[in-house]
Amino acid sequence: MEIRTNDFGSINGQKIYTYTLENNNGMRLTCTNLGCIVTEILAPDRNGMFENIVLGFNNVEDYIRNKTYFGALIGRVAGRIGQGKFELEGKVYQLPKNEGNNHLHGGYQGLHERVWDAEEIKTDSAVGIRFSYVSPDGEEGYPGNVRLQVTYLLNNDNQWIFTCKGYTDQKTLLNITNHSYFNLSGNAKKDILNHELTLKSHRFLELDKQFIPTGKISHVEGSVFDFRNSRKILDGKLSQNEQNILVGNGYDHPFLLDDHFNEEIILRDHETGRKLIVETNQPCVVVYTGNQIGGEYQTAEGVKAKKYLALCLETQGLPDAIHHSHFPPIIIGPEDYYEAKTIYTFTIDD
Ligand code: G6D
Repeated sequence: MEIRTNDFGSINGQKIYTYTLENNNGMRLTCTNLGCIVTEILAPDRNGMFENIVLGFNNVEDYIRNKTYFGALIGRVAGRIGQGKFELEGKVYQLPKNEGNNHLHGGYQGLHERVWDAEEIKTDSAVGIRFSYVSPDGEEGYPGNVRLQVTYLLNNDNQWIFTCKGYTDQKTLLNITNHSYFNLSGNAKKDILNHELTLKSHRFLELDKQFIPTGKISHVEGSVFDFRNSRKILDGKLSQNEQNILVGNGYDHPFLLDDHFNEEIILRDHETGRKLIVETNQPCVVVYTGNQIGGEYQTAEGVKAKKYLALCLETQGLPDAIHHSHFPPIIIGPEDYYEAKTIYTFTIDD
């Protein structure tokens, strides 16, 4: 088990580093103090070949230039907040509208663009990094001084354990996720349309034309949103369901999870044998199949950006929850203890 630290440039005079965690099986996870971004995860296929299974860049400028959120820690509030506005304790807050008429992923300079403090963690069974940051009252329009601690651990069970703890000195909103784009083919050599997803979820949220939840909770039965017995991502591309067409012929939807820490999310690539199990304490997972990926950039492996190059499994609170009283709340106060935890297990399908 080891941790290797390397220079990754600087931003506004602040030094940026990468931290490569390696376990006893040769699996590696690399992350950086810029936005707690996960830049690379090397995982074996059924023949023991290690390849990168997330989208990333190999320089800090690309992360700032390309608003893709590759691997990034997202907050203070993941997802969209309609009109970037909300009311809390009788006061109306206006957040920056960084996507049309709405607020997305914490704003123009959300947590993904902040430089975090980092310290190494070494235990008998894992190595990791503990990132910390204090988001001051009013940052990106949000109330409250919020102290955040994000931990990435890599253990010898080939698990990445992601934990975020949050503390506030006044009522505010908090809904954190990690925005890694997974592609189990390795080095993004193929798109993810033949990946198979299994979800323990019988409900998903309908979206409006601005990709904001309408508030309607739909049953998956009889639709391409039913992943309970596994389904190829390709079904979303080919679907004539108006919800799949709306988001660019794929998925970009929150699924309400029926179970927790019980293999509730499984992604498979049969060609390589790679299997990713995602387990979380969060109420939902946003399945985003990379429908908007494109543009003049390449990944760290030199692969040109294209639609469906990877998919995100963003475990989080429900998007726009502050405007839907029947959604689990994302309000926290000084007396609350916020902890989001997700375990990603990288294994081989038997
Ligand atoms: C698109 O709608 C999607 C979001 O869900 C995603 O997070 C973003 O691209 C990167 O806006």
